[in-house]
Order: sequence, then C-alpha cells, then structure tokens
Amino acid sequence: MTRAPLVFSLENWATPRREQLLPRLRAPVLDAVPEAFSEACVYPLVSGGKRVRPLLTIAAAEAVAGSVNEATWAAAVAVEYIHTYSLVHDDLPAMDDDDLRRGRPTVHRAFTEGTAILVGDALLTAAFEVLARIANPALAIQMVRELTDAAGHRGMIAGQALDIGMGSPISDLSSLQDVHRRKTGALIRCAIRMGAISVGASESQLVSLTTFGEAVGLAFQLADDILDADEDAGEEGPPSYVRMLGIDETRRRAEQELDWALASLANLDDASALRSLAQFIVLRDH
Ligand code: GRG
Repeated sequence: MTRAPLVFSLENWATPRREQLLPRLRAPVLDAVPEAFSEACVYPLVSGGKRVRPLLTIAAAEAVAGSVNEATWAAAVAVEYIHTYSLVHDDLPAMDDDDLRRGRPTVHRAFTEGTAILVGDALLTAAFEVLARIANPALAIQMVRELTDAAGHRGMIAGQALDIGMGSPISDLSSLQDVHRRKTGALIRCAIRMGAISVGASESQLVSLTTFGEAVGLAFQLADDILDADEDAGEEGPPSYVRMLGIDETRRRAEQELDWALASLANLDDASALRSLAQFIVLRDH
C-alpha cells in the first residue's frame, strides 16, 4: 500500500489554506440583510469545522496543476457552504434536534429556529452564487451542475429523505450504502471533482480523482460510524455499518477503501495532500 511520505505534514499544509479560506467564507454573507442576520450566517462557518471538503478541493487542484486559482477557491467555499447548511438544518428540532454542534450551541439554540432555517437557506443559495460568479461562464456552469447533482434531490437531499424513512426500510448493506453515497459521499466526491475541474484536469485525471472521491466518501462514513460505535453498540437505533457489520469488519472496510483510494492516485504528480487527507479521514478521532 502506498502511504504519504513521512516528510509531508498535513497540519503544515492545511493550516495556511484554512487561514486563506476563512475570509472567503465570511465575505459573501457579510452584506446579509438585515445586518444582524450576517452574524447568524457567519456563526456556523467559524465554529471549528475540520474543513475536510474544501481541503479536498484544494488538494485535488494542487494534485492536477500544482496550484489553485479563484475558481478553486469558489468551489472550496461552495462545498463548505453546502456542508454547513446541511448541518444547520440537520440539527433542527424537525430533524435530529441537537443542542450542540462542535461543542457550541447549534444555530437554532444560539439564535432562533426561524433564524437557523434562514441561515441554511442563505448558505445554500450563496453556494450557487459564489459558483455563478466564476469569471469563465462555461466553467461556472459546469461547477453549478456538479454541485447541483451532489447536493440536490438526487444527492445529499435524497440521502436525507431516505434517512428519515421516506424510502424502503434500510435493512441491508446495499440500502445503507445507497443512503450514505448520497447523503455524505456525493458532496465529498463533488468537492474533489470541482477542485480538479477548476484547474482543467484531463479526462483521465478526472476519472482517477472520481474513483478516489468515491472511495474517500465511503471511507468517511465508515470512519464516522466507527467514531459513533459506542452509541451504536446496542441492537436498537438507526442503521449503521457498525450495527450491520460489527466494529472489526467496519474497520477492515474503512482500511480497504483507503487502500483503494490511495491506489487510484497513481497517475497524479503530487498527490501528497490528497493521500494525507484520505488517511486523516479514516484515522481521525473526531
Ligand atoms: C438537512 C438538507 C439536509 C441534509 C442533511 C449531510 C446531512 C444531510 C446531514 C449531516 C448529518 C450528519 C452529522 C452526518 C454524518 C456525517 C457528517 C456529515 C459528519 C460531519 O462532517 P464533518 O466531520 O464535520 O466533516 P465538521 O464539523 O468537521 O465540519
């Protein structure tokens, strides 16, 4: 199995990129009306998320071109907006009804339920605005299509609809996988594809990175279920990989997806950051 060289430090690579991302996340919603609504929109954007998806976007662009451009940043902002809105809405009383997110009050607890609904709506809309403002109109349209497929009614929202019981019962591995492929995998795959597309990836590079994105998306969810394993220990509760497969087999499959993801990067010049991010996603402790 190919592992990232020991000299590559993910933290050294990620820290300046997270810093460069932050003002780009804040700026588009600072002119929200009324003014106080900007504060509510910024609140979930600056509350300590790991930034896995935008970092994957940036790493994919760097693996293809060695650098990023303004379209890469637009894509990075757009995926983090979609991710953030999905968490804000998922935390609402009508969904998971959570009081805390990343150790802080959820948006509907810090503000009001109505505000949280509107913050999610604003971030969802702003994601597409940011992409629509990419200077190259053909590239902008391509990015909008990518994000629509991943975030919309066939992607993340479909996954959530299945998850809240609108489809057949999630009774086997293939139906569980279908939910997760849509609910979390599609946006991760899209984050990587948009990074590659932003710098003009070739068809073969895009194929490799799509394979990488699909494996990382699945590995992310397997790792998430391992992190939730204590909650999932009993027989009762929502379907999860740990409930269906047991913890050891879930770990084995996460490692297998990681191997598969790393193997797909063979034709890219410098994929150190992508490799490290994939390893982080599987081995993370939060
Ligand atoms: C409500 C429209 C709507 C969609 C919700 C993705 C989703 C669909 C809900 C998220 C619920 C959830 C907690 C899913 C588990 C996987 C996940 C997205 C975990 C959080 O992602 P991280 O670990 O979060 O990247 P941070 O906090 O680092 O940003």
